[in-house]
Amino acid sequence: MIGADRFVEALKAAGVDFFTGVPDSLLKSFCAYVTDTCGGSHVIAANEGGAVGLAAGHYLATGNPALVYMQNSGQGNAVNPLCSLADPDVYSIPMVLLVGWRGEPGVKDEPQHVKQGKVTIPLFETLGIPAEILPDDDESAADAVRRMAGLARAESRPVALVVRKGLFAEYRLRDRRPDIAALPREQAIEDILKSLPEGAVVVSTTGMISREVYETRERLGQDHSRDFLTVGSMGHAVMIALGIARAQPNRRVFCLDGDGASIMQMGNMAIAGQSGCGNLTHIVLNNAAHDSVGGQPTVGGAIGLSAIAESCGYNRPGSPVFREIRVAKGARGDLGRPKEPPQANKKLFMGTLA
Ligand SMILES: Cc1ncc(C[n+]2csc(CCOP(=O)(O)OP(=O)(O)O)c2C)c(N)n1
Repeated sequence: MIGADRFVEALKAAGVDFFTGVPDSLLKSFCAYVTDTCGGSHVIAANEGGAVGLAAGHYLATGNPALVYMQNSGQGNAVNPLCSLADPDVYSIPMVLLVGWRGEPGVKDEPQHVKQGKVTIPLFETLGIPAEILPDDDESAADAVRRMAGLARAESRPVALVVRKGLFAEYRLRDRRPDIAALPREQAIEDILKSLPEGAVVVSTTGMISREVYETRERLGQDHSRDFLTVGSMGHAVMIALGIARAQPNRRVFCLDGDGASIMQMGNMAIAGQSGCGNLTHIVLNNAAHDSVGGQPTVGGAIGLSAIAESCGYNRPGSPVFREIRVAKGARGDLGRPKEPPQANKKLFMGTLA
């Protein structure tokens, strides 16, 4: 294991002193440490592509590479600005990527991480981004940082450090911002599921919201046939819901979204808002945090999600309905996960829609 403090020290010694990214469960201790200690030198981005852009701007203004952290799920969001902005064939901008390796082959993980885990290293090879697995002792990790940051600078290109599960020694986030509401998220989900109209279906977002939808159905003695539990694809649940709502205009479709997810792909709200699908209801359970991966703050408490949605066209006659429900951070310690694999969920759900 390595210490987040020593790792950040090594980065700073290598001249990498600006940090941006999207939180990840494998990087939880690192994210918590930079959130607590790096203040003005740290920005939690809406999505991983945005973080690459921010790192590019930081380089243009300072001549120094930034660190961009992400879960490997975020590689896809980052590929476009990595290829068309930072790549040596384009502007040639150095930066150090720190990537949590969910779904590493041979390590048991959730279904949504299996494919991404297999392609993490090959994807960097395809992109021509030198990648190294971060060693698991402080000294060797500091060496790797020196070497890879040096390579980023010398060749003026992105490089990647890949982080295996359990690498960082536990560091707990001290910056626990007060909850923006007292209502537990699972209670809000129960209230919603209990009040759904006949025939309505639910599309829920990645992370604990889908796990709580699943558990709530169990607790209420209901089956799972009306819920599409989007385990990956963060930020796109509302588009899945819109696809269903367009194709089945007589069916009520409810999207249960998170603030982190809806902010990650906020453009989807503009399209949904303008869709004219009055049978779609988009509910954001806003806890102002990336609760599922460690509770790091989002800007969800500071922005007016309802005002944004309404200016996109929601809540007008014949338009989708938007509701923000403010909830507390945190979940039950014994929260389970769906027992059926994604394809069984799909089959059951399509049976309901058929
Ligand atoms: C593209 C991508 N980046 C990062 C992640 C890791 N991740 C999983 S859940 C989550 C936080 C979700 O936050 P929010 O939508 O606010 O829901 P909450 O967990 O707070 O209920 C993150 C960052 C991911 N799954 N996909």
